[in-house]
Amino acid sequence: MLSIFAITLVLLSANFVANGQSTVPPNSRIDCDPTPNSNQGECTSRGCIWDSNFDSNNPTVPLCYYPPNTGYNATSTTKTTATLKPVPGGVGNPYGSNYPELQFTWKSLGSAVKIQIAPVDITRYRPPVDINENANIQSSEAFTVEIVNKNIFSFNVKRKSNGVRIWDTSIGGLLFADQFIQISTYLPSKKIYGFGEHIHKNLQHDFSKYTTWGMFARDEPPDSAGDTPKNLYGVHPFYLGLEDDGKAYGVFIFNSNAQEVVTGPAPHLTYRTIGGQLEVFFFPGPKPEDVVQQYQQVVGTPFLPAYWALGFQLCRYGYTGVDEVKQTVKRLADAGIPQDVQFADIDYMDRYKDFTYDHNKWAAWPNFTDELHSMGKRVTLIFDPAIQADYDSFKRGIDSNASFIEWPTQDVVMKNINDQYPYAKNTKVMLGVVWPDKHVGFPDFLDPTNLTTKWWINEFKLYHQQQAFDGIWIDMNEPSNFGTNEDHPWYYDSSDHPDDLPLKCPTSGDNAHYDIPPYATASSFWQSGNVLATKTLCMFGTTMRGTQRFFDTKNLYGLSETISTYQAVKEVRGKRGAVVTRSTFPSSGRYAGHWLGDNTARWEDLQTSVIGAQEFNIFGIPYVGSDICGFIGTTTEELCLRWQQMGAFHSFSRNHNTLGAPLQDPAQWPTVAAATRKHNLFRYRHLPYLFSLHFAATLNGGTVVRPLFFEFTDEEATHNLSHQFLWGSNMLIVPVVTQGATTVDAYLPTGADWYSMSDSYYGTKVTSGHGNYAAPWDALIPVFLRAGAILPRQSPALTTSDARKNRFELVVGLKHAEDGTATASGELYWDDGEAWVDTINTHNFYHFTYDFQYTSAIGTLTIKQTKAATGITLPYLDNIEVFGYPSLPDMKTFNLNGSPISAPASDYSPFSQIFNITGSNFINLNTGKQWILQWKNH
Ligand code: MIG
Repeated sequence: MLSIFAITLVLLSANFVANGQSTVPPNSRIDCDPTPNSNQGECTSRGCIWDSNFDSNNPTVPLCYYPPNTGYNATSTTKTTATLKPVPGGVGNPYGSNYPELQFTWKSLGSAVKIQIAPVDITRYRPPVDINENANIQSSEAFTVEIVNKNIFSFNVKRKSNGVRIWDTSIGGLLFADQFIQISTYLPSKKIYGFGEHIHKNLQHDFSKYTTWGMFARDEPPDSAGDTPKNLYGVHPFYLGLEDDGKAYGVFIFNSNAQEVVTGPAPHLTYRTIGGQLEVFFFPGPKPEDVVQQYQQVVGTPFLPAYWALGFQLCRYGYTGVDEVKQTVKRLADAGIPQDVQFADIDYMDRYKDFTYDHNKWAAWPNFTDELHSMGKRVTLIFDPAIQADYDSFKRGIDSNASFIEWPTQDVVMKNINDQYPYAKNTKVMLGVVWPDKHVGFPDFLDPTNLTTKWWINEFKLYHQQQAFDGIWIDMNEPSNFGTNEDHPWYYDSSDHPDDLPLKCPTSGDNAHYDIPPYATASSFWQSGNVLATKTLCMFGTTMRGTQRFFDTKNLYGLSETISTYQAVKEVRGKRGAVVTRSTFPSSGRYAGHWLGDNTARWEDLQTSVIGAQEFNIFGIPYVGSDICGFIGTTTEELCLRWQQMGAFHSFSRNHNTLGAPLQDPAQWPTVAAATRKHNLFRYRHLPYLFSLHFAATLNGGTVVRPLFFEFTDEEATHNLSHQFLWGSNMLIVPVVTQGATTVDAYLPTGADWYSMSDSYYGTKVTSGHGNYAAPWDALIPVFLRAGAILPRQSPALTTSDARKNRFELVVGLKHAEDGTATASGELYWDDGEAWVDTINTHNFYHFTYDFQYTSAIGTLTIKQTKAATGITLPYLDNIEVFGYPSLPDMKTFNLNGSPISAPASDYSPFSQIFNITGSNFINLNTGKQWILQWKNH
């Protein structure tokens, strides 16, 4: 009772003065002691305000918070700059000394803006990431920045058209010390999406409480059953917001240090980082898809996967050898399940060393790879970044002056480790422990001399001569290191790993300020005893030939390995493949895709996968998917079936399983096999559409798997719709993600009409709005085609190599106008499926547009070739399926470009209004530029 009273009192009097200080209402505080267990003594010694009224209904409200006058003052300003000095008499920085002078600048990037805050005359670390920081972003809407200097300096990032403040930093709290930088802002609404990599139980953030999200790349399996904001494998300081009127914007904070963001109820957010500077991009949208495209103008548009990489893929950790892989591939083929890619996990290696294979159980691996190739299938192999310190690959690295993450000076090298290895002795290479039996070095892919990348590529080249591969899977690149700072690491108890001495980082003394910084962010203390180096290398290490600290660049390890590996694919294969990486950072999507990590075979994990894939599309990494059926733990028939159904709609569609778990390939249960066959065949049939979406994303930026609110922003019901998604604009997918379901609730946006593509009501219009749909195990999950769309498709086959030879088809969902006419349109991008893409604009590809017009008298399909490729033979377009066709067509009147043509196998049902036009060698897309197919209606 007392505490409720007290809180109410505070709420009513924001400027209530306690002990001579103005207080701040519970909903808009900036935490002054964000470590666990803050206490009054510590709080007041910092000059902050202690609230002794703990409110058990709002337990996340910071009790120790900064007074409102915390921050800097502007001593001089121009329209675009301000020189800042700490507020006289204000609270200092609890984790270091605030720089005495900061410079604030902002500039326009076309319609977008960028702000920067950094100390005057001091060069701060800036991520060595290739971004287009001067992008000229053009939009119908623009942002501007307004410098405000009343009690404390603040700025507003404003939408010019209506004055909405995207950021308003008048909430205060700007601090800037060497290892503690903090900025806070009010937000225009609570509708915020993104920041990563985390598990989110809903697409939209929850602003009813305070939540701190760590951002620091860590080898940490997602926990979807719990509710934890812990940081996972990658780092994405990017979010998308919706304003009250539905306009969308994006914010990208370009910083690679350990960092965190607090979402709070004002609504506001507090961003903290422990290095670098503040460099923030603001994208004006106004549509969500515009935001992603604008963001990608800065970080780069996504790479184009090889066509086969859109096929179904199978993996497991713990295959006992080639025989088991052979049996598995055969089992899938016998069950009629399309499969393009077979993976091998670290089992294939000789004692887990990269660029080797086990000459016993995997002796037949090179031959079987050839066999898979002759079946039209592909092979993707795992590679870990760390290289054992005593074999050829490492030696070639040292000999060619490749660089590794190092100790800063000789005298701090752990000699008791390095001296064990002749190649590493007398080097500063920081040796750690991962899967291999002996210690490992971590290549420094940020090496500016390029010698490291050259060596890495060469290792792939040499290896490819022994053992071919098509795709590359890069794991453990946070980077993960076992047992850092531990006396008894887990592998001491493993029969599969010798007791190598673990890495120890300086945790006290002069060298400890990187590993034990004054404030380690939430990334380290979600589990007690953790430090930044837990499960990774020492922050104290150096990179970039001694010019940078691992403390600063750590979050770029995965990205830099991805870039070197992407180049290896080009050099070694000369063809497009697909790299999938565990650790990502802004711009990773330019080079690779991502799988969502070590999920568990639970319904919660299936649910969060649906959200995760949408988020990674927002992050510019559309080639993404989860471990289908669940990685850790024992899956069940039902869960695996539902996951296979859903996973058939993720760009990276791979079933993967952990060591020791029971087999879970889709042929394990007849029901799962049947469901997978059905969903994979549907996927393969619609791959030309999925491929076109990826192609368009590479060309123009944008998403592939798309949240519904992207397309139907003015429908509130879409704003937090987490478990449905779209393919592009035109296909809506409603997976089943709960146990025991035989139907599924869905929201079909009312801004469009929808045709069912599932077994029930196939091809017919369904009612928009909230509905409940049949979802038996043996039917296609509810999938809907948007009226007005034409999707390119192709008869499926058991591999994409075969499918690509089959007839082209179109599915047309007519959109009816009031005057009785109807229309639809669509497009196809097509290339040879695997030519390397250097520049997408000059790439060898076809582009076609489709336009359908219906009047009561005549039907017309116009196909235009708007770009021609050379040397690619296109299958004939032999089938056009039209949904919602209102009249009986006269099948004897077909003509193509004015000449009669027959389509004898066509049919029309007045009941379903499905019009199926089928010919053989019907429309030859290889000759000509425009095809007009016309017919009369009765
Ligand atoms: O420490 O290579 O996320 O997909 O199967 C585990 C074995 C190492 C983690 C990956 C997982 C992979 C596993 N790897």
